[in-house]
Amino acid sequence: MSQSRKEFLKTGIAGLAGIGAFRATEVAANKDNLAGNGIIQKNTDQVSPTKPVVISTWIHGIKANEEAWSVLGKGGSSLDAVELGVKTAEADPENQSVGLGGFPDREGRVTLDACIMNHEQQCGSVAFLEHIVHPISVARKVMEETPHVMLVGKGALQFAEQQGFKRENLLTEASEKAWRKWLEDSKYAPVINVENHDTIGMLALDELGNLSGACTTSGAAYKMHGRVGDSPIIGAGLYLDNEIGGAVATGLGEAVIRSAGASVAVELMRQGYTPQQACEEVIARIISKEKDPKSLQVGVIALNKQGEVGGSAIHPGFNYALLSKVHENGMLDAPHLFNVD
Ligand code: SD4
Repeated sequence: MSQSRKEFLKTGIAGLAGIGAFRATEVAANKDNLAGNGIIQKNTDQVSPTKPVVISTWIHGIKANEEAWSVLGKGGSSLDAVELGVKTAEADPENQSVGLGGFPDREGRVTLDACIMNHEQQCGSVAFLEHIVHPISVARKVMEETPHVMLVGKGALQFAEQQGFKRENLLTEASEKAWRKWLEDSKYAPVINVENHDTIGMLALDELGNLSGACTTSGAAYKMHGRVGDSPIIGAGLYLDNEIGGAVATGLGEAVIRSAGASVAVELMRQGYTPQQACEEVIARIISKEKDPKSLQVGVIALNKQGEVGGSAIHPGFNYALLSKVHENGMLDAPHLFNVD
């Protein structure tokens, strides 16, 4: 085991011990809310002074939150808000990790992954989709217009075109240039916190107390052709349960999938963890399971039914944008759990 990993296990887990004790009390207290069948009873009449609230990953979350607020602030639905919000990043050619202008795969093709989920546990997803600027809207159509959850590749493109989406060239000059440079030595190694880690994931709680989430990305830069990450996988890149809360992930998708990141965060919140504690626990698990956590970054954010938020990452540098009735749109730094020294 590497020195730094040992270090984490020593100080990281010990550092979480206080939280662990708190969790145990919370979980015990929560048992009072359990119905006879072990299912936590619905608490639908909970009124939160912070509603509505929206959070989204990375700095582009600021603009995305603003857009989402144009819906939430007028009493609109969290589903409309998250779709509209993440579309800002998809349409931005400067953002080289999402939609138009995304870094291509190693064959020079921009392939997109996205998913969306609403308060009724409905969800839709597209993966390995080419030529469409707004995969999140195609994912919503999959959710609303088909009996399926997920469409991929050519089938997803065919469906998108049938739904009226236009085929476009998503490879910008800048991304093509970067790819050609990469081809010179063609090494694929996940790097910590470089610009190719800025998928947008968004969670919103609307005036009615309903949660929705969205996640959209061009995936890991220079990935193998056909590779799909965590972002379109319900339970990995995004998960929510309207009775509990939601979570989204960013970073190296393979690590998120291996630990079922977003669904684990939601299940921890169900057991009484705060969103912050849930995110930290997911990150701690990924660190303890991955062979080389030093070389990869994962960030997770969460929002619960009460409007509380949290975020955590393996390494420094991960942040997310929060906007609510009581919080101006601004960035929050997520604590990291890995000790590099
Ligand atoms: C993926 N999770 O495809 C995505 C990449 C990412 O910020 O989050 N980039 O693995």
